[in-house]
Formats: sequence, structure tokens, C-alpha cells
Amino acid sequence: MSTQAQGVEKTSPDFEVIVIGAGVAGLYQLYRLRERGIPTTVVDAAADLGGTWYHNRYPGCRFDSESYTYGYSFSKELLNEWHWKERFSSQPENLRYLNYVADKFDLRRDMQFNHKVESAHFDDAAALWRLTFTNGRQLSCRFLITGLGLLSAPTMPRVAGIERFKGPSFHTYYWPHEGVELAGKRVAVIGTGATGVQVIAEIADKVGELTVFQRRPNWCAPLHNRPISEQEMNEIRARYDEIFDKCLRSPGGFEHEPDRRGFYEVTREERVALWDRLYDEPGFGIWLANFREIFMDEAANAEFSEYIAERIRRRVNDPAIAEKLIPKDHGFGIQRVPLETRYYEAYNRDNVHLVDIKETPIECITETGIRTSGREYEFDIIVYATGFDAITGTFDRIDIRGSGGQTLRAKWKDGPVTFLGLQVHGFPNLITVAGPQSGSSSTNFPRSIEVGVDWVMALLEFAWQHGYTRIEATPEAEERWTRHVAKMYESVLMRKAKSWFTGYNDNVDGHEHGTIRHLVYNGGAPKYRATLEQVAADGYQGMRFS
Ligand code: NA7
Repeated sequence: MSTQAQGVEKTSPDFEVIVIGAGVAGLYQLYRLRERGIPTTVVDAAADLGGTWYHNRYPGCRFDSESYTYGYSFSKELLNEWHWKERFSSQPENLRYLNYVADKFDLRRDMQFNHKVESAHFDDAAALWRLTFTNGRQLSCRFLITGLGLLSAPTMPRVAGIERFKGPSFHTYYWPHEGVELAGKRVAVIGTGATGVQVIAEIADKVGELTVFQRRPNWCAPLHNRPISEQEMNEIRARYDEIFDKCLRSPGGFEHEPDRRGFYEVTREERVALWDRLYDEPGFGIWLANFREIFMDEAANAEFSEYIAERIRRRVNDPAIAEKLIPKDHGFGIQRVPLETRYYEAYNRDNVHLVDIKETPIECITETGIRTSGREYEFDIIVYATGFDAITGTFDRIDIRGSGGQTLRAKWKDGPVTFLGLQVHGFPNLITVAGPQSGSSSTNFPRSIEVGVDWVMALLEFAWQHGYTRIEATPEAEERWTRHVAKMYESVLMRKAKSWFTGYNDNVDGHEHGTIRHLVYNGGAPKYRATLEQVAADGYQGMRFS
């Protein structure tokens, strides 16, 4: 019988470290801890590894990051072995990649699946975390590291009757693993964010009829995906050092760097020449290799938005539909820009219909379809591409209690407060890799994850070397960082966006528009890295050790 069963709680932890989440962050964190010989386990609610790339199996799901900038950079051998088949790799391939990594480095043996964390409570006296799982198990650790993913708490619309619908219906995050027969089917898609845009473009020519329920359109731009040949892959391999170096230097963690010329210093013709080029180039260049004023200056943003609106008009045959697809309430790039492949052309098809639910709101889901204020629609399948309770939602869904029993949910009620996006005062030994307000939350995810994980390893090393068993950010440091993160929102137009960047989600209580949540760090990857390095160089100022 275990000591716990006898009612006496163990004061030595089961593991030195538990990592929650077997996705991109969790895998790399485990790799580093294993390398250092630290007793670690990774737990995940899912039946297998992969995180985001395990769950999201909807058609069209793929990177918007160039594949070779998304992969891990830590192993030359891995870089030499792996062939990215497409410039923007698709979900099945991405999942294969993560499995390949896990197998190559034998990571699986320290992972436990079907382990959904119900609660994580800090035991002050023993200075360790005690976790309970929905499967009844309990585990404890000295340090608890979260790799929960930014978009892992899917949200359904608040609309009556969802459970009444007789046919298959699901959030894109839960797209059935066995696939869905779409041929000849009448399919509804609700939501036109990055996910909706991918799924709509992909299935338009595979379904019988497709009806898109759009509340607000997004500014989308072409992805320009294409295969990567063996020869090109060899060229990429030879350039890897340069590629990763460039990613580290660019604000977004991509190869795309902003155009350093001043928007107003060049002529209108020169601006348009840049935009024409970027619109035809792959990836986020149109967003991130643009003039910096696009992000900050209303007039510059408006001029560029009008340029994109014109490109949309050219691609959509029906001018009335084109106007509906052009955002009127926000400018280009202040919300996440969905990248697309023939998305706008989908609306030129006879079998694709657009319903503007601002004009005719959805009243309810019925047994056979969707009723709006305008009419009733019948469907065989309803797809909810309605987004996520972003970044903090996954934390909120776990009962996390820190020192003295305070809950993280309560502490973050009005938005997250953190030190460096990695630690929270009052929650000792909890490290939120890729958490809110960290560099990962607004950049090419894996690039900043590697930076974050490496920093965490140095921090833990510092603690182990000095025999510390308790690490905690000071309230002053937390206050300073949170203020800094909030301050950066002031200069970017993004602060006005009704998007997950500002924590907006009207399907979640308290997340309706009105209060900005400072979820993401807007200072760019190089500044974030420099800050982390400085904090470490100063002997972890802002952290308390005991
Ligand atoms: P997003 O970008 O949050 O998009 C969600 C979409 O769902 C968006 O178009 C919403 O319209 C729409 N939505 C949400 N709730 C409703 C209700 N109740 N009724 C109608 N429509 C609704 O999530 P995605 O999954 O597309 O993308 C998330 C990230 O995943 C993305 O940024 C990538 O990084 C990967 P709204 O705009 O709120 O009017």
C-alpha cells in the first residue's frame, strides 16, 4: 500500500519534473531533461503525442510557417535526415515528424498518455506539486512545466440546439480521426478564422453543397504552397544555420523580416511594387516583410488594407460576395492573417454559399440543420470552426492552486500576469513554457520554444547546483513584466482587435469584448531572447530561490 493510501503524503516527489503536454514544447523539454538525466515524465490527455498536430485533423490543416523554419533546430542529425515534402507541410506529415523525433530520441518511454490533469496543487510544506488525473492517478513532482499549447481549449458557439442536430457535427479540433465522408454531402462551416479558411478552401470541391456562416471576415492572403524536391531540400539543409540565424534575428521568428524603409519615405508606386511582390510570394511575407507602419499607423494600415481589398475583388466574381468577404471593422494584419489556397475562388463555385450572420444571425441549431433569422437550412454535417479560449483557456480548465491554495484561474481572471511569460508569483516551481506573455505566444512557435526551454534548463541547473528546491518570481518582477507587456499593446493597432491576440472570445464568460487581455508579448523574438539572457546573466534577478 502506498504511503498516500495510508493518508500520509510523501514528501519526496515521484519525479523531479512533470511536463504537461506532449506537443512541440513538451517533446523538446523532455529531450533536454533526459539529456541532463533528470527523472521526468510527460503527461498528456490525448491517446498519443503531437499536441496541436495530434488533435487538429480537419482537411486543409497545415503550417503557415515555412516547414523548415518550424522544425526543431537542436539536432544536426535530425535536420539532415528529415525531408520536408512541402513548403507548408500538412497536419499528417507534421504529426509524422513529431513521431519521428520522439522515436529517434526514444522519448516515448517517458510519456504517459490518457492522463488528463484534473488538478495541480502546490504543497507548501514539501515544496512540490501534487497532480491528480481524471483517470484517478496521482503523481507529484518538484517542478511542474506546462507545454499546454496556445490553442488547445476549443470553444463552441453559444447557440441553442447544438446537441439536437442528428448528423455528424464537431469542432474542427475534434475532426474525427477516422475521417469524414464528404462527397455529395450538404456541409455547413461556422467560422472564418485561420481554421475555417483552411477547411473551406480544401473541401469546397469535395462536398455536395458548402454553406459558410460568416460573422466577420478576416483579411486572408495566398499561402503559395508547393512541393520541396530532394534537391531543394539539400539546398535548405546546407542553409539551415543561416535560416535559423535569420529566424532568431527577425521579430516574428520567421525568415520574413520587415521592410526597413519608412512607409512615407517611399512613393506610392514603390509601396505597391513591394505589395505586388509580397502578394505573390509564399507565406507570411505579406504581413511580416511589409512596412512596419502597417502595424501601428492607422493611415498606413488603411492604405494597405485597401490594396488587399482590391486583390480580393479581383478574385471573387460576384461583387456583392466580394464586399462581404472584405473586413470593414478592422485593418489588415491586426488580427491573425489566415493564409489560403484558392479560398476566395471557392466562392465562385456554384456549390458554395455565403451566409452573413451579422445580417441574419443564427437563431438555433435544429435536428436537421441551422435556423437563422432569415430562413432554415438543412445539412448533413455541421463543422464548428469557432476558435479557442486562447492561451489561458487551457490553464483555466485545470484546477491549478499555488502557495496558500490560491487558484491560477482567480489570479488570471482579468488576464494573465507573469514574469517573462514563464513564471507566476504565488505558484512556485511552476514553469509555463510557451505560456501567456512569453515570446512563443506571438512568434513562429518552435523557434521561441527552443529559446524558452533552453532558458528554463539553465534556470533549473542554477537551482540544482545551489540545492534550491523552490523557485518563484517576485511580485515586483511580475508586475514589471506584465506592465511591460501591456505597454507594448499601446503602440500596435492590434490592441483594437476583436481576436484571440487580445483574449476576445464571446463564447467564454468574461472574454467578451471590452477588456483587453494582454496574452501575447509584442516585442519580437530578438528582444524577448535578449531579456531572457539578461535576466540569466544577472543571476536571475526577479526570481527568489530557497
Ligand atoms: P479564430 O481565429 O478565433 O476564428 C474563429 C472564427 O469563428 C471567427 O471567424 C469567429 O467570428 C467565428 N465565431 C466564433 N464564435 C462564433 C459564433 N458564436 N457564431 C459565429 N461565428 C463565430 O479561430 P481559428 O481556429 O480559426 O484560428 C485559431 C488559430 O489557429 C489561428 O490563429 C492559427 O494560429 C491557428 P468572429 O471573428 O469572432 O466574428
